[in-house]
Amino acid sequence: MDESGHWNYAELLSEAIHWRDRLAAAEPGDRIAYLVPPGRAHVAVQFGIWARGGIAVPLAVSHPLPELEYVLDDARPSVIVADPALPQTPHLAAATGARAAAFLTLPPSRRTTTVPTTPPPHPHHTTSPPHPGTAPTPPHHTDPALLIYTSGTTARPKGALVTHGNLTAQITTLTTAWGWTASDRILHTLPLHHIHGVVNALACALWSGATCEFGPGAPTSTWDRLASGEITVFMSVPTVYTRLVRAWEHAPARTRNRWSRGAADLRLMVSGSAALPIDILERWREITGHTLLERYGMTEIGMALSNPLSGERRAGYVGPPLPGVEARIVDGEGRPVARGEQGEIEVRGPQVFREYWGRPGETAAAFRDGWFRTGDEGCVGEGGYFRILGRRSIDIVKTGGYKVSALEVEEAFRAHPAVDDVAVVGVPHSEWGEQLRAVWVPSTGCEGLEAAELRAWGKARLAPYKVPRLFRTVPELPRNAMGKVQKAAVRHMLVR
Ligand code: MCA
Ligand code: AMP
Repeated sequence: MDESGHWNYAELLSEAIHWRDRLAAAEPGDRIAYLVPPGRAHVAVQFGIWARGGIAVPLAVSHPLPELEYVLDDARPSVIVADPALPQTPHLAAATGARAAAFLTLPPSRRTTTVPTTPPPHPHHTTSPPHPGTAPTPPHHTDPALLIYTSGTTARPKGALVTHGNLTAQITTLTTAWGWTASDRILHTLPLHHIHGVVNALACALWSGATCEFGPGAPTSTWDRLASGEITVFMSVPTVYTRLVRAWEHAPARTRNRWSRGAADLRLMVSGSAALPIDILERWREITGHTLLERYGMTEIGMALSNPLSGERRAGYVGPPLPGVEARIVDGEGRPVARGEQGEIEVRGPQVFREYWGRPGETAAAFRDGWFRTGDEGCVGEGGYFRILGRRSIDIVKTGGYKVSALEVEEAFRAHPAVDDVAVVGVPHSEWGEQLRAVWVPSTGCEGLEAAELRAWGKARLAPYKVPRLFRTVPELPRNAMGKVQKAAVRHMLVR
Protein backbone atom coordinates (compact mmCIF):
# COMPACT_ATOMS: atom_id res chain seq x y z
CA MET A 1 0.00 0.00 0.00
CA ASP A 2 0.99 3.64 -0.41
CA GLU A 3 -0.56 7.03 0.26
CA SER A 4 -3.10 6.56 -2.53
CA GLY A 5 -4.55 3.30 -1.23
CA HIS A 6 -3.82 -0.39 -1.29
CA TRP A 7 -3.92 -3.43 -3.52
CA ASN A 8 -4.35 -6.99 -2.46
CA TYR A 9 -2.23 -9.62 -4.18
CA ALA A 10 -4.80 -10.37 -6.90
CA GLU A 11 -4.93 -6.69 -7.78
CA LEU A 12 -1.15 -6.45 -7.85
CA LEU A 13 -0.96 -9.47 -10.14
CA SER A 14 -3.59 -8.01 -12.42
CA GLU A 15 -1.66 -4.70 -12.59
CA ALA A 16 1.55 -6.60 -13.32
CA ILE A 17 -0.17 -8.44 -16.18
CA HIS A 18 -1.43 -5.12 -17.48
CA TRP A 19 2.19 -3.93 -17.57
CA ARG A 20 3.43 -7.14 -19.13
CA ASP A 21 0.98 -6.55 -21.97
CA ARG A 22 1.87 -2.85 -22.31
CA LEU A 23 5.54 -3.82 -22.57
CA ALA A 24 4.86 -5.76 -25.77
CA ALA A 25 7.68 -3.90 -27.57
CA ALA A 26 10.21 -5.72 -25.35
CA GLU A 27 11.62 -9.18 -26.06
CA PRO A 28 12.59 -11.57 -23.24
CA GLY A 29 16.05 -10.58 -21.98
CA ASP A 30 15.59 -6.92 -22.91
CA ARG A 31 16.37 -4.30 -20.32
CA ILE A 32 13.39 -2.18 -19.32
CA ALA A 33 14.14 1.00 -17.38
CA TYR A 34 11.51 2.62 -15.16
CA LEU A 35 11.39 5.91 -13.33
CA VAL A 36 8.52 5.52 -10.88
CA PRO A 37 8.48 6.67 -7.23
CA PRO A 38 8.35 3.96 -4.55
CA GLY A 39 4.75 2.78 -4.22
CA ARG A 40 2.23 0.41 -5.75
CA ALA A 41 2.74 1.50 -9.35
CA HIS A 42 6.49 0.92 -9.07
CA VAL A 43 5.92 -2.62 -7.83
CA ALA A 44 3.42 -3.36 -10.60
CA VAL A 45 5.87 -2.17 -13.30
CA GLN A 46 8.69 -4.24 -11.77
CA PHE A 47 6.60 -7.42 -11.79
CA GLY A 48 5.25 -6.56 -15.26
CA ILE A 49 8.83 -6.48 -16.53
CA TRP A 50 9.55 -9.88 -14.99
CA ALA A 51 6.31 -11.29 -16.40
CA ARG A 52 7.51 -10.12 -19.83
CA GLY A 53 10.87 -11.87 -19.27
CA GLY A 54 12.70 -8.56 -19.12
CA ILE A 55 15.53 -7.27 -16.95
CA ALA A 56 14.28 -4.58 -14.55
CA VAL A 57 16.45 -1.45 -14.49
CA PRO A 58 15.10 0.83 -11.73
CA LEU A 59 16.01 4.49 -12.22
CA ALA A 60 16.43 6.71 -9.15
CA VAL A 61 13.77 9.40 -8.83
CA SER A 62 16.27 11.70 -7.08
CA HIS A 63 18.71 11.68 -10.01
CA PRO A 64 19.10 14.52 -12.50
CA LEU A 65 18.89 13.82 -16.23
CA PRO A 66 22.63 13.25 -16.92
CA GLU A 67 22.74 10.43 -14.34
CA LEU A 68 19.64 8.85 -15.89
CA GLU A 69 21.11 9.18 -19.38
CA TYR A 70 24.29 7.47 -18.23
CA VAL A 71 22.28 4.45 -17.10
CA LEU A 72 20.27 4.42 -20.34
CA ASP A 73 23.42 4.54 -22.45
CA ASP A 74 24.98 1.74 -20.44
CA ALA A 75 21.94 -0.54 -20.04
CA ARG A 76 20.46 0.19 -23.49
CA PRO A 77 16.84 -0.60 -22.55
CA SER A 78 14.31 -1.30 -25.28
CA VAL A 79 11.50 0.31 -23.27
CA ILE A 80 11.45 3.14 -20.75
CA VAL A 81 8.53 3.66 -18.37
CA ALA A 82 8.14 6.92 -16.46
CA ASP A 83 5.70 8.62 -14.14
CA PRO A 84 4.53 11.81 -15.91
CA ALA A 85 4.34 13.63 -12.57
CA LEU A 86 8.13 13.55 -12.15
CA PRO A 87 10.10 16.61 -13.27
CA GLN A 88 12.65 14.52 -15.21
CA THR A 89 9.99 12.75 -17.31
CA PRO A 90 9.57 15.28 -20.18
CA HIS A 91 13.36 15.47 -20.54
CA LEU A 92 13.63 11.71 -20.35
CA ALA A 93 11.03 11.38 -23.09
CA ALA A 94 13.02 13.80 -25.24
CA ALA A 95 16.26 12.01 -24.45
CA THR A 96 14.76 8.61 -25.27
CA GLY A 97 14.82 9.29 -29.05
CA ALA A 98 17.34 6.86 -30.48
CA ARG A 99 17.92 5.21 -27.09
CA ALA A 100 14.83 3.05 -26.76
CA ALA A 101 12.13 1.48 -28.92
CA ALA A 102 9.33 2.75 -26.75
CA PHE A 103 8.62 5.32 -24.05
CA LEU A 104 5.60 4.63 -21.87
CA THR A 105 4.10 6.79 -19.17
CA LEU A 106 1.99 5.76 -16.23
CA PRO A 107 -1.64 6.64 -16.90
CA PRO A 108 -3.04 8.80 -14.05
CA SER A 109 -5.37 5.98 -12.97
CA ARG A 110 -2.36 3.72 -12.43
CA ARG A 111 -0.85 6.23 -10.05
CA THR A 112 -3.89 7.02 -7.96
CA THR A 113 -6.19 4.00 -7.98
CA THR A 114 -7.74 3.59 -4.57
CA VAL A 115 -9.33 0.29 -3.76
CA PRO A 116 -11.35 -0.76 -0.73
CA THR A 117 -9.23 -1.74 2.23
CA THR A 118 -10.87 -5.15 2.72
CA PRO A 119 -10.08 -7.94 2.41
CA PRO A 120 -6.56 -7.66 3.81
CA PRO A 121 -3.73 -7.71 1.26
CA HIS A 122 -2.74 -11.33 1.45
CA PRO A 123 -2.22 -13.83 -1.36
CA HIS A 124 -4.57 -16.30 0.24
CA HIS A 125 -7.31 -13.68 0.51
CA THR A 126 -7.58 -12.76 -3.14
CA THR A 127 -10.96 -11.44 -4.26
CA SER A 128 -11.15 -12.53 -7.88
CA PRO A 129 -8.74 -14.32 -10.17
CA PRO A 130 -6.71 -11.93 -12.31
CA HIS A 131 -7.35 -12.31 -16.05
CA PRO A 132 -7.99 -16.09 -16.12
CA GLY A 133 -5.49 -17.92 -18.29
CA THR A 134 -3.02 -15.04 -18.49
CA ALA A 135 -0.89 -15.80 -15.44
CA PRO A 136 2.80 -15.24 -16.14
CA THR A 137 5.17 -18.17 -16.62
CA PRO A 138 7.71 -18.37 -13.79
CA PRO A 139 11.22 -17.32 -14.82
CA HIS A 140 14.14 -19.74 -14.86
CA HIS A 141 16.77 -19.44 -12.10
CA THR A 142 19.49 -18.43 -14.54
CA ASP A 143 17.38 -15.71 -16.18
CA PRO A 144 18.66 -12.21 -15.44
CA ALA A 145 16.20 -10.22 -13.32
CA LEU A 146 17.64 -6.95 -12.15
CA LEU A 147 20.32 -4.46 -13.12
CA ILE A 148 21.31 -2.27 -10.15
CA TYR A 149 23.81 0.51 -10.73
CA THR A 150 26.48 0.74 -8.08
CA SER A 151 29.58 2.85 -7.69
CA GLY A 152 32.95 1.18 -7.40
CA THR A 153 36.60 1.97 -7.56
CA THR A 154 36.24 2.77 -11.27
CA ALA A 155 34.95 6.24 -11.97
CA ARG A 156 31.42 5.59 -13.29
CA PRO A 157 28.78 3.25 -11.79
CA LYS A 158 28.53 -0.31 -13.02
CA GLY A 159 25.33 -2.30 -13.54
CA ALA A 160 25.31 -5.36 -11.28
CA LEU A 161 23.28 -8.08 -12.99
CA VAL A 162 21.31 -10.20 -10.53
CA THR A 163 19.49 -13.34 -11.72
CA HIS A 164 16.13 -14.67 -10.56
CA GLY A 165 18.10 -17.48 -8.89
CA ASN A 166 20.21 -14.93 -6.99
CA LEU A 167 17.06 -13.12 -5.88
CA THR A 168 15.38 -16.33 -4.80
CA ALA A 169 18.42 -17.31 -2.74
CA GLN A 170 18.61 -13.86 -1.13
CA ILE A 171 14.90 -13.75 -0.32
CA THR A 172 14.49 -17.31 0.98
CA THR A 173 17.52 -16.91 3.23
CA LEU A 174 16.31 -13.61 4.70
CA THR A 175 12.66 -14.52 5.13
CA THR A 176 13.70 -17.60 7.10
CA ALA A 177 16.51 -15.95 9.09
CA TRP A 178 14.41 -12.96 10.06
CA GLY A 179 11.18 -14.89 10.65
CA TRP A 180 8.92 -13.22 8.09
CA THR A 181 5.26 -14.33 8.05
CA ALA A 182 2.09 -13.27 6.25
CA SER A 183 1.03 -11.33 9.36
CA ASP A 184 3.97 -8.95 9.02
CA ARG A 185 3.57 -5.38 7.90
CA ILE A 186 6.72 -3.47 6.97
CA LEU A 187 7.01 0.31 6.92
CA HIS A 188 9.03 0.87 3.73
CA THR A 189 10.76 4.26 3.41
CA LEU A 190 13.82 3.23 1.36
CA PRO A 191 14.64 4.03 -2.26
CA LEU A 192 13.84 1.30 -4.80
CA HIS A 193 17.00 1.43 -6.89
CA HIS A 194 19.11 -0.51 -4.37
CA ILE A 195 19.03 -4.03 -2.95
CA HIS A 196 18.16 -2.82 0.57
CA GLY A 197 14.82 -1.38 -0.58
CA VAL A 198 14.12 -3.82 -3.44
CA VAL A 199 15.01 -7.15 -1.81
CA ASN A 200 15.28 -6.88 1.99
CA ALA A 201 12.21 -4.70 2.43
CA LEU A 202 9.92 -5.14 -0.58
CA ALA A 203 10.63 -8.62 -1.96
CA CYS A 204 10.81 -10.30 1.45
CA ALA A 205 7.43 -8.82 2.36
CA LEU A 206 5.79 -9.95 -0.89
CA TRP A 207 7.40 -13.40 -0.80
CA SER A 208 5.89 -13.88 2.67
CA GLY A 209 2.43 -12.64 1.73
CA ALA A 210 2.91 -9.79 4.19
CA THR A 211 1.85 -6.16 3.81
CA CYS A 212 4.29 -3.59 2.46
CA GLU A 213 3.36 -0.04 3.39
CA PHE A 214 5.27 2.72 1.59
CA GLY A 215 5.65 5.74 3.84
CA PRO A 216 6.95 9.24 3.17
CA GLY A 217 10.06 8.90 5.36
CA ALA A 218 10.08 12.16 7.32
CA PRO A 219 11.13 11.41 10.92
CA THR A 220 7.86 12.45 12.59
CA SER A 221 5.64 10.56 10.15
CA THR A 222 7.91 7.53 10.46
CA TRP A 223 7.59 7.69 14.26
CA ASP A 224 3.81 8.03 14.02
CA ARG A 225 3.56 4.95 11.84
CA LEU A 226 6.00 2.98 13.99
CA ALA A 227 3.87 3.87 17.02
CA SER A 228 0.57 3.05 15.29
CA GLY A 229 0.45 -0.54 16.52
CA GLU A 230 0.07 -1.74 12.91
CA ILE A 231 3.72 -2.04 11.84
CA THR A 232 5.69 -5.18 12.74
CA VAL A 233 8.95 -4.70 10.79
CA PHE A 234 11.14 -1.69 10.00
CA MET A 235 14.50 -1.50 8.28
CA SER A 236 16.68 1.43 7.44
CA VAL A 237 20.15 2.92 7.28
CA PRO A 238 22.03 4.34 10.31
CA THR A 239 21.44 7.94 9.12
CA VAL A 240 17.70 7.42 9.45
CA TYR A 241 17.98 5.91 12.96
CA THR A 242 20.17 8.88 13.91
CA ARG A 243 17.49 11.27 12.63
CA LEU A 244 14.76 9.35 14.46
CA VAL A 245 16.72 9.57 17.70
CA ARG A 246 17.14 13.31 17.17
CA ALA A 247 13.41 13.80 16.40
CA TRP A 248 12.52 11.84 19.55
CA GLU A 249 14.84 13.98 21.66
CA HIS A 250 13.22 17.16 20.33
CA ALA A 251 9.65 15.94 20.84
CA PRO A 252 7.43 16.86 23.82
CA ALA A 253 7.34 14.29 26.64
CA ARG A 254 3.85 13.02 25.78
CA THR A 255 4.82 12.42 22.17
CA ARG A 256 8.01 10.66 23.25
CA ASN A 257 6.04 8.33 25.49
CA ARG A 258 3.58 7.53 22.73
CA TRP A 259 6.35 6.88 20.21
CA SER A 260 8.40 4.75 22.60
CA ARG A 261 5.42 2.67 23.74
CA GLY A 262 4.20 2.10 20.19
CA ALA A 263 7.60 1.27 18.70
CA ALA A 264 8.30 -1.26 21.47
CA ASP A 265 5.59 -3.49 19.95
CA LEU A 266 7.35 -4.05 16.63
CA ARG A 267 8.68 -7.54 15.96
CA LEU A 268 11.93 -6.56 14.24
CA MET A 269 14.03 -3.49 13.48
CA VAL A 270 17.05 -3.85 11.19
CA SER A 271 19.94 -1.54 10.37
CA GLY A 272 22.34 -1.85 7.46
CA SER A 273 24.02 -0.39 4.36
CA ALA A 274 26.61 1.36 6.56
CA ALA A 275 28.19 0.93 9.98
CA LEU A 276 25.73 1.50 12.84
CA PRO A 277 27.37 3.74 15.47
CA ILE A 278 27.31 2.00 18.84
CA ASP A 279 25.91 5.11 20.57
CA ILE A 280 22.90 5.05 18.22
CA LEU A 281 22.36 1.33 18.87
CA GLU A 282 22.40 2.01 22.60
CA ARG A 283 20.21 5.11 22.44
CA TRP A 284 17.68 3.26 20.27
CA ARG A 285 17.56 0.48 22.86
CA GLU A 286 16.88 3.02 25.62
CA ILE A 287 14.14 4.72 23.56
CA THR A 288 12.34 1.69 22.11
CA GLY A 289 13.58 -1.35 24.00
CA HIS A 290 14.85 -2.80 20.70
CA THR A 291 18.39 -3.92 20.02
CA LEU A 292 18.70 -3.13 16.32
CA LEU A 293 19.59 -6.17 14.23
CA GLU A 294 22.65 -5.09 12.24
CA ARG A 295 23.55 -6.95 9.10
CA TYR A 296 26.08 -6.55 6.28
CA GLY A 297 25.47 -6.73 2.55
CA MET A 298 26.37 -5.34 -0.81
CA THR A 299 24.69 -4.82 -4.17
CA GLU A 300 26.75 -7.64 -5.70
CA ILE A 301 26.08 -10.23 -2.98
CA GLY A 302 22.79 -9.33 -1.30
CA MET A 303 22.99 -9.97 2.44
CA ALA A 304 25.96 -11.99 3.63
CA LEU A 305 26.33 -11.52 7.40
CA SER A 306 23.65 -10.93 9.98
CA ASN A 307 23.20 -10.75 13.70
CA PRO A 308 20.57 -13.31 14.73
CA LEU A 309 16.82 -12.86 15.13
CA SER A 310 17.08 -14.82 18.39
CA GLY A 311 20.34 -14.84 20.28
CA GLU A 312 23.04 -12.28 20.85
CA ARG A 313 23.01 -9.12 18.70
CA ARG A 314 26.51 -7.90 19.37
CA ALA A 315 27.17 -4.16 19.20
CA GLY A 316 29.87 -3.29 16.64
CA TYR A 317 29.55 -6.68 14.89
CA VAL A 318 27.46 -7.76 11.91
CA GLY A 319 27.10 -11.40 12.95
CA PRO A 320 28.03 -14.70 11.31
CA PRO A 321 27.31 -15.67 7.66
CA LEU A 322 23.64 -16.18 6.83
CA PRO A 323 22.61 -19.77 5.98
CA GLY A 324 23.74 -20.64 2.44
CA VAL A 325 26.41 -17.92 2.40
CA GLU A 326 30.14 -18.58 2.81
CA ALA A 327 32.31 -15.72 4.01
CA ARG A 328 35.99 -15.60 4.88
CA ILE A 329 38.83 -13.19 5.60
CA VAL A 330 41.88 -13.34 3.34
CA ASP A 331 45.24 -11.65 3.08
CA GLY A 332 46.54 -9.72 0.06
CA GLU A 333 47.25 -12.98 -1.81
CA GLY A 334 43.81 -14.41 -1.18
CA ARG A 335 44.95 -16.81 1.59
CA PRO A 336 42.58 -17.23 4.53
CA VAL A 337 44.00 -15.55 7.63
CA ALA A 338 44.04 -16.92 11.17
CA ARG A 339 40.93 -16.35 13.32
CA GLY A 340 40.89 -12.78 14.67
CA GLU A 341 43.26 -11.36 12.08
CA GLN A 342 42.28 -8.53 9.77
CA GLY A 343 41.93 -8.95 6.01
CA GLU A 344 39.56 -8.58 3.06
CA ILE A 345 36.10 -10.13 3.29
CA GLU A 346 35.31 -12.57 0.48
CA VAL A 347 31.89 -14.08 -0.13
CA ARG A 348 30.62 -17.08 -2.08
CA GLY A 349 27.15 -18.55 -2.60
CA PRO A 350 24.02 -18.63 -4.74
CA GLN A 351 23.16 -15.04 -3.72
CA VAL A 352 26.21 -13.60 -5.47
CA PHE A 353 25.45 -11.64 -8.67
CA ARG A 354 26.35 -12.89 -12.14
CA GLU A 355 28.32 -10.06 -13.72
CA TYR A 356 28.85 -6.36 -14.23
CA TRP A 357 26.78 -5.52 -17.27
CA GLY A 358 28.99 -5.28 -20.36
CA ARG A 359 32.22 -5.32 -18.31
CA PRO A 360 33.78 -8.80 -18.49
CA GLY A 361 37.19 -7.51 -17.35
CA GLU A 362 35.78 -5.90 -14.22
CA THR A 363 33.65 -8.97 -13.49
CA ALA A 364 36.70 -11.21 -13.70
CA ALA A 365 38.71 -8.85 -11.47
CA ALA A 366 35.95 -8.87 -8.83
CA PHE A 367 36.32 -12.62 -8.23
CA ARG A 368 39.27 -14.71 -7.00
CA ASP A 369 38.99 -18.50 -7.14
CA GLY A 370 35.20 -18.23 -7.26
CA TRP A 371 35.01 -15.90 -4.26
CA PHE A 372 33.66 -12.35 -4.63
CA ARG A 373 36.11 -9.78 -3.29
CA THR A 374 34.06 -7.23 -1.36
CA GLY A 375 36.80 -4.61 -0.93
CA ASP A 376 35.79 -4.38 2.75
CA GLU A 377 38.20 -5.13 5.56
CA GLY A 378 37.07 -7.19 8.51
CA CYS A 379 37.93 -9.79 11.11
CA VAL A 380 36.13 -12.66 12.80
CA GLY A 381 35.56 -12.62 16.53
CA GLU A 382 34.08 -14.87 19.19
CA GLY A 383 31.36 -17.23 17.91
CA GLY A 384 32.19 -16.52 14.26
CA TYR A 385 30.78 -12.98 14.44
CA PHE A 386 32.27 -10.70 11.78
CA ARG A 387 33.36 -7.16 12.42
CA ILE A 388 33.66 -4.60 9.58
CA LEU A 389 36.84 -2.55 9.87
CA GLY A 390 36.60 -0.26 6.88
CA ARG A 391 37.17 -0.30 3.15
CA ARG A 392 40.34 -1.05 1.25
CA SER A 393 39.88 1.95 -1.05
CA ILE A 394 39.78 5.50 0.32
CA ASP A 395 37.94 6.44 -2.89
CA ILE A 396 34.76 4.59 -1.91
CA VAL A 397 32.61 6.71 0.38
CA LYS A 398 29.40 5.67 2.16
CA THR A 399 27.13 8.61 2.87
CA GLY A 400 23.64 8.07 4.27
CA GLY A 401 23.86 4.45 3.09
CA TYR A 402 24.71 5.43 -0.50
CA LYS A 403 28.00 4.33 -2.01
CA VAL A 404 29.84 7.07 -3.88
CA SER A 405 33.02 6.91 -5.93
CA ALA A 406 35.17 9.93 -5.09
CA LEU A 407 36.83 9.48 -8.50
CA GLU A 408 33.50 9.89 -10.28
CA VAL A 409 32.78 13.10 -8.39
CA GLU A 410 36.26 14.45 -9.14
CA GLU A 411 35.89 13.60 -12.82
CA ALA A 412 32.57 15.47 -12.95
CA PHE A 413 33.95 18.60 -11.26
CA ARG A 414 37.09 18.67 -13.38
CA ALA A 415 34.76 19.51 -16.28
CA HIS A 416 33.79 22.78 -14.54
CA PRO A 417 35.60 25.65 -16.30
CA ALA A 418 36.55 27.30 -12.99
CA VAL A 419 38.09 24.10 -11.59
CA ASP A 420 41.71 23.44 -12.37
CA ASP A 421 41.91 20.40 -10.12
CA VAL A 422 39.91 18.79 -7.35
CA ALA A 423 40.14 15.99 -4.77
CA VAL A 424 37.13 14.48 -3.02
CA VAL A 425 37.09 12.44 0.20
CA GLY A 426 34.64 11.18 2.81
CA VAL A 427 35.12 12.41 6.37
CA PRO A 428 33.52 10.82 9.44
CA HIS A 429 30.18 12.47 10.23
CA SER A 430 27.66 11.92 13.03
CA GLU A 431 24.57 12.00 10.80
CA TRP A 432 25.78 10.81 7.38
CA GLY A 433 28.37 8.25 8.55
CA GLU A 434 30.72 9.89 6.10
CA GLN A 435 30.22 13.25 4.48
CA LEU A 436 31.65 14.14 1.08
CA ARG A 437 34.04 17.08 1.08
CA ALA A 438 36.36 18.53 -1.55
CA VAL A 439 39.45 20.65 -1.96
CA TRP A 440 39.78 22.40 -5.31
CA VAL A 441 42.28 24.49 -7.17
CA PRO A 442 40.58 27.39 -8.99
CA SER A 443 41.58 28.25 -12.55
CA THR A 444 43.22 31.65 -12.93
CA GLY A 445 40.69 34.41 -12.32
CA CYS A 446 38.08 32.03 -10.79
CA GLU A 447 39.23 32.28 -7.17
CA GLY A 448 36.05 34.08 -6.12
CA LEU A 449 33.62 31.31 -7.17
CA GLU A 450 31.29 30.42 -4.28
CA ALA A 451 30.93 26.84 -3.04
CA ALA A 452 27.15 27.22 -3.48
CA GLU A 453 27.68 27.73 -7.21
CA LEU A 454 29.80 24.61 -7.44
CA ARG A 455 27.15 22.66 -5.54
CA ALA A 456 24.36 23.89 -7.81
CA TRP A 457 26.45 22.97 -10.85
CA GLY A 458 27.10 19.51 -9.39
CA LYS A 459 23.45 18.91 -8.55
CA ALA A 460 22.45 19.46 -12.18
CA ARG A 461 24.78 16.62 -13.19
CA LEU A 462 25.13 14.21 -10.28
CA ALA A 463 22.85 12.43 -7.83
CA PRO A 464 22.31 14.81 -4.87
CA TYR A 465 24.24 12.55 -2.49
CA LYS A 466 27.33 12.68 -4.75
CA VAL A 467 27.70 16.45 -4.43
CA PRO A 468 30.25 17.43 -1.77
CA ARG A 469 28.85 19.43 1.16
CA LEU A 470 32.00 21.44 1.63
CA PHE A 471 34.43 22.89 -0.93
CA ARG A 472 37.68 24.45 0.20
CA THR A 473 40.08 26.20 -2.18
CA VAL A 474 43.77 25.32 -2.03
CA PRO A 475 46.67 26.63 -4.12
CA GLU A 476 47.61 23.06 -5.03
CA LEU A 477 46.67 19.50 -4.12
CA PRO A 478 48.98 17.55 -1.80
CA ARG A 479 50.89 15.08 -3.96
CA ASN A 480 53.56 12.48 -3.30
CA ALA A 481 56.89 12.24 -5.14
CA MET A 482 55.17 10.28 -7.93
CA GLY A 483 52.67 13.12 -8.41
CA LYS A 484 49.77 11.10 -6.98
CA VAL A 485 47.23 13.01 -4.88
CA GLN A 486 47.57 12.06 -1.22
CA LYS A 487 43.97 11.38 -0.26
CA ALA A 488 44.76 10.74 3.40
CA ALA A 489 46.33 14.21 3.60
CA VAL A 490 43.29 15.71 1.88
CA ARG A 491 41.01 14.00 4.38
CA HIS A 492 43.14 15.31 7.21
CA MET A 493 42.77 18.87 5.82
CA LEU A 494 38.99 18.52 5.65
CA VAL A 495 38.20 16.78 8.92
CA ARG A 496 37.89 19.99 10.88
C1 MCA B 1 20.30 13.02 0.49
N1 MCA B 1 21.26 13.93 0.52
C2 MCA B 1 22.41 13.33 0.81
C3 MCA B 1 22.09 11.97 0.94
N2 MCA B 1 20.79 11.80 0.74
N3 MCA B 1 23.65 13.80 0.98
C4 MCA B 1 24.60 12.94 1.29
N4 MCA B 1 24.38 11.62 1.43
C5 MCA B 1 23.13 11.11 1.26
N5 MCA B 1 22.91 9.81 1.39
C6 MCA B 1 21.17 15.36 0.35
C7 MCA B 1 19.95 15.88 -0.28
O1 MCA B 1 20.16 15.97 -1.65
C8 MCA B 1 19.78 17.23 0.35
O2 MCA B 1 20.65 18.17 -0.24
C9 MCA B 1 20.25 17.02 1.72
O3 MCA B 1 21.10 15.86 1.65
C10 MCA B 1 19.22 16.79 2.73
O4 MCA B 1 18.24 16.03 2.13
P1 MCA B 1 17.22 15.28 2.97
O5 MCA B 1 15.86 15.52 2.41
O6 MCA B 1 17.43 15.58 4.40
O7 MCA B 1 17.71 13.83 2.64
P2 MCA B 1 16.78 12.67 2.40
O8 MCA B 1 16.16 12.80 1.06
O9 MCA B 1 15.90 12.59 3.62
O10 MCA B 1 17.75 11.43 2.34
C11 MCA B 1 18.41 10.94 3.45
C12 MCA B 1 18.29 9.43 3.47
C13 MCA B 1 18.71 8.94 2.07
C14 MCA B 1 16.89 8.99 3.73
C15 MCA B 1 19.23 8.89 4.52
O11 MCA B 1 20.04 9.30 1.82
C16 MCA B 1 18.48 7.49 1.87
O12 MCA B 1 17.38 7.06 1.51
N6 MCA B 1 19.51 6.67 2.08
C17 MCA B 1 19.40 5.23 1.94
C18 MCA B 1 20.19 4.78 0.79
C19 MCA B 1 20.02 3.29 0.58
O13 MCA B 1 18.93 2.73 0.53
N7 MCA B 1 21.13 2.65 0.44
C20 MCA B 1 21.17 1.25 0.18
C21 MCA B 1 22.34 0.97 -0.70
P3 MCA B 1 20.36 19.75 -0.15
O14 MCA B 1 20.25 20.09 1.29
O15 MCA B 1 21.55 20.34 -0.79
O16 MCA B 1 19.10 19.94 -0.90
S1 MCA B 1 23.35 -0.21 0.04
C22 MCA B 1 22.65 -1.64 -0.32
O17 MCA B 1 21.60 -1.72 -0.93
C23 MCA B 1 23.36 -2.81 0.28
C24 MCA B 1 22.94 -4.06 -0.38
C25 MCA B 1 23.06 -2.84 1.77
O18 MCA B 1 23.91 -3.34 2.53
O19 MCA B 1 21.98 -2.38 2.15
P1 AMP C 1 26.36 -1.00 -1.85
O1 AMP C 1 27.40 -1.36 -2.84
O2 AMP C 1 25.77 0.33 -2.05
O3 AMP C 1 25.40 -2.06 -1.84
O4 AMP C 1 27.07 -0.92 -0.46
C1 AMP C 1 27.71 -2.02 0.10
C2 AMP C 1 28.71 -1.56 1.10
O5 AMP C 1 28.06 -0.98 2.22
C3 AMP C 1 29.54 -2.67 1.68
O6 AMP C 1 30.59 -3.04 0.83
C4 AMP C 1 30.01 -2.04 2.98
O7 AMP C 1 31.12 -1.20 2.76
C5 AMP C 1 28.82 -1.18 3.38
N1 AMP C 1 27.99 -1.82 4.40
C6 AMP C 1 26.82 -2.46 4.26
N2 AMP C 1 26.35 -2.87 5.46
C7 AMP C 1 27.26 -2.49 6.38
C8 AMP C 1 27.36 -2.61 7.81
N3 AMP C 1 26.40 -3.18 8.54
N4 AMP C 1 28.46 -2.10 8.40
C9 AMP C 1 29.44 -1.50 7.70
N5 AMP C 1 29.38 -1.34 6.36
C10 AMP C 1 28.31 -1.83 5.72
